[in-house]
Amino acid sequence: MKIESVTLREIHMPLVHFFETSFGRVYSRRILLVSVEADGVRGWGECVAGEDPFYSSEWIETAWPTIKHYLAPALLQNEVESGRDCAALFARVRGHRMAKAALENAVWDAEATLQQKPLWKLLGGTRREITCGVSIGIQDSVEQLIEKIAIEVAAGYRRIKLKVKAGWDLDVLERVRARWSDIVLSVDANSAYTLDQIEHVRKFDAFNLLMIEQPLWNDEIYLHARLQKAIRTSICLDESIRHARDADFALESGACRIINIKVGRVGGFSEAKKVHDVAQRHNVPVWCGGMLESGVGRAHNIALSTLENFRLPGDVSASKRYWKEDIIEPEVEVSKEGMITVRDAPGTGYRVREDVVQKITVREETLRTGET
Ligand code: OSB
Ligand code: MG
Repeated sequence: MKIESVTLREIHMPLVHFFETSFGRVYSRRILLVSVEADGVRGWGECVAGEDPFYSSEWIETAWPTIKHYLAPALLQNEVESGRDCAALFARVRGHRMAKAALENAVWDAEATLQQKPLWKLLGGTRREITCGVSIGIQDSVEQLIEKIAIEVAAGYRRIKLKVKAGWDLDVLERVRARWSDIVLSVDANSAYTLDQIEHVRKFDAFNLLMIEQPLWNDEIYLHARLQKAIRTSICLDESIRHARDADFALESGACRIINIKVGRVGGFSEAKKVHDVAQRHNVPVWCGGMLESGVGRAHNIALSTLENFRLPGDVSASKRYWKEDIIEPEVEVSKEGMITVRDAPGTGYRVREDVVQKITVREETLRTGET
């Protein structure tokens, strides 16, 4: 496959409702989309780096120049057989996994379309439908949160995840469990706690949670093992797992019993598959995390979630929870049973609405072979 050009676009998409985590609130997304042209087809990828360097050190303003000056030139100056070959081409660049993933995934996308094969099959998936959960941010009041949960439970979602932080945790859970004693519930702290709060974190055990996600530092694994020994609730690592070696270390050391895989966080589909395989070998379930993606990233998350060991509901939910109008056609819909049916058309099975993308593009740059 010869990649002839790489196009970067920044699009602006206002969220239907703000999203707040322990590190801050976002009302509108600035999303970096990447497309590649190869042998007459166009493949798309989404960079999940945020508007700010808060979830990770990467953000949109580091991803753009990293792709422009390093990753795209490496791709344009070489031939690749497959999306599988990208990681080796990008290996010289340290970190910048979200930037790498955007480009690698665009190549997988193009490859699937060229082969007239569904992306999920190309990735090795087996599931024909995937189970969905929702992630509900910190709200202005507990009443507002209860209202939101009621809507999602009625919509059929199979797992409700609540964002927590000191001051928005145990009392909130108390109220939620009083109303719904038996829904599948989990929490995500995005590193809101420290190890000297073990006694506090242990109190989460009272709420029959499926998991507590990333309670401690984003760059720490071993101390999660210490915490996991001290609490009953299963820890799920998100931020701490950068690649398959991290996953192996986390599972060897007992730092978690569940892993959240975000394809952007680990650097692309190839590494995401490796993390999946490591967890499977340890008989530990994984689920697909979300980063408030547009339809492009959402479609890729669906494809990834068809791999066998994605055994828990992911943060992959319907387009309309995020956007008034998504940039793919059809939009992602979730059934009353909380499932997404996997599409069988070549590529992702979703068409990128390029006219809509064009309208919301605020900057665009194309890099071509011979010009880099
Ligand atoms: O930690 O899972 C997270 C969104 C932005 C940054 C980090 C996280 C999240 C989510 C949103 O939880 C999940 C979604 O896309 O709905
Ligand atoms: Mg998380």
